[in-house]
Amino acid sequence: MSGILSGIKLQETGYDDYVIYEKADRLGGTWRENRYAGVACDVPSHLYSYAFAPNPNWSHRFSPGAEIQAYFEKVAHDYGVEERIRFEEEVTRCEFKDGRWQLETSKGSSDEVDFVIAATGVLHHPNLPPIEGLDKFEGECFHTARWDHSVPLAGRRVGVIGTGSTAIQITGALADQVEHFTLFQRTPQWIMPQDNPAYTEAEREEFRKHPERMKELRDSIAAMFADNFATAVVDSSSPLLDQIESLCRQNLEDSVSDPELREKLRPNYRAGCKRLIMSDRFYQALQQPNAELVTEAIERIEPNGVRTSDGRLRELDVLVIATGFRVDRFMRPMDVIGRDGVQLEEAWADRPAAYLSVTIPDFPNFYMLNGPNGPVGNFSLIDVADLQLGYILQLVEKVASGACSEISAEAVALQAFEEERVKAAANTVWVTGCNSWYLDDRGIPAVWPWTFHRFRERMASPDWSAYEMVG
Ligand code: N01
Repeated sequence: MSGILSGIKLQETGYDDYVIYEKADRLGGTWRENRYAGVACDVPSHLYSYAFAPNPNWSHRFSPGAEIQAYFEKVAHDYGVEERIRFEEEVTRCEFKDGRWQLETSKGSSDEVDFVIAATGVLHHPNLPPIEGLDKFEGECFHTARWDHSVPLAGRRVGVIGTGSTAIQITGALADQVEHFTLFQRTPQWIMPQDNPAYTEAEREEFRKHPERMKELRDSIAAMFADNFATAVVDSSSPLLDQIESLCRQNLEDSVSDPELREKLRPNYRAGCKRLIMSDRFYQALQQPNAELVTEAIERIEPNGVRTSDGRLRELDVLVIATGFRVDRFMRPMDVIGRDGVQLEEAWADRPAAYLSVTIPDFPNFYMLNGPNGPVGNFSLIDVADLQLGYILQLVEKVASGACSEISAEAVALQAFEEERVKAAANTVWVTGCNSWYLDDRGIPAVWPWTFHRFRERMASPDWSAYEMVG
């Protein structure tokens, strides 16, 4: 998503000499890799689209993953970006030498470039749980982002470990398609009811004829997100969080009839603390006669199933690992070496950090989209990347105009930003008593702890005093 966006915007701004490296044989990022049953985006489709490429043909308010993948393929094709992608060519090393970046790729080529934009994603590297015996399972076993579509599921016993957004979607889509479905839950989730109507052909025709209607719709959804949810999550005393919680509680009461199951599904932390989940099918799916929710802790995986702390073994044919992602990896395992031989691994020895989520001291002319500590989880990542790119292009322009030849954040600017960020993070809903991928190794949210409005303001133009400009 952000790589395609970069190509389009670079082209538009007149920087036509660019290359996009893609490790896979197909574009699409998240939507190429996540093809599990039920995959969809919980940001409304008219917001989860590039502002400059509205799509009148979205099938639903929240469209399925395959449609989103097709959208990115079409945009990349229509804007002439596809032909600029070097597929199956992973950048393995990136070193800043004599004022330029030397790139090495998996195909053995060495390229030299002035700027690097790392558009490598966040929720990307599968997190495999350290559960004893996982490698001993004799049935089929895969992580949700590595779904093996050759494995038949109908008529088989399928188990899913995890209850994040991914597992909830899978449960909704798969439970009634298999012989027996078992969901292993470590922590219950708050579930918001989701209304996901299909757009009628008349509505789509209206969007085609009047693209301004799509813009109005997009703007209104964006304003609603920014003013409501994205503002509430950074203020743990927000009354909106109470309203969300009561909607979720009502959803649980209304949807789950068995009191025992209801209690197993009831979270004991504040709604919004973990990534809020929306679903109109999860509770219904779990109440199918062939579905089972297991809340006892997993003790180990055995060759034919999962053994829990009560001593019971659930025999399974297929085990799906829905345990999320290692969100501190970013562009790694790429070897990144900045000015004077400084290694990214050293710069990030404690944990990833970047000034305004975009630039790292001593890594001049190297910028990130959806890098560390950005507003991931509060808004559409497309608009986040779009704003970041607009900011990055102003840094690039500084060099292109001859004002300097190298530009990156000052170390003191990053330090001050981090101090301010950590302080603000204490007010967010993410620290109100739950565990989630938002938290770093210290338990401090690794995401933008301010409003989206503030993010937009900070991205509008760089504060040049925060920058080290050389040459
Ligand atoms: O991953 P997660 P995800 N034993 O990290 C459990 C986006 N997304 O792939 O809560 C047992 O959220 C863990 O349990 P606990 C969205 O931003 C969006 O589901 O830590 N269980 C948790 O239940 C989302 O937040 C969409 O106790 C273990 C689960 O695994 C992000 O991607 C759809 C365990 C991990 O949940 C990641 O979602 C899908 C263990 N050892 C994804 N280790 C939409 O747009 C972990 N768990 C709708």
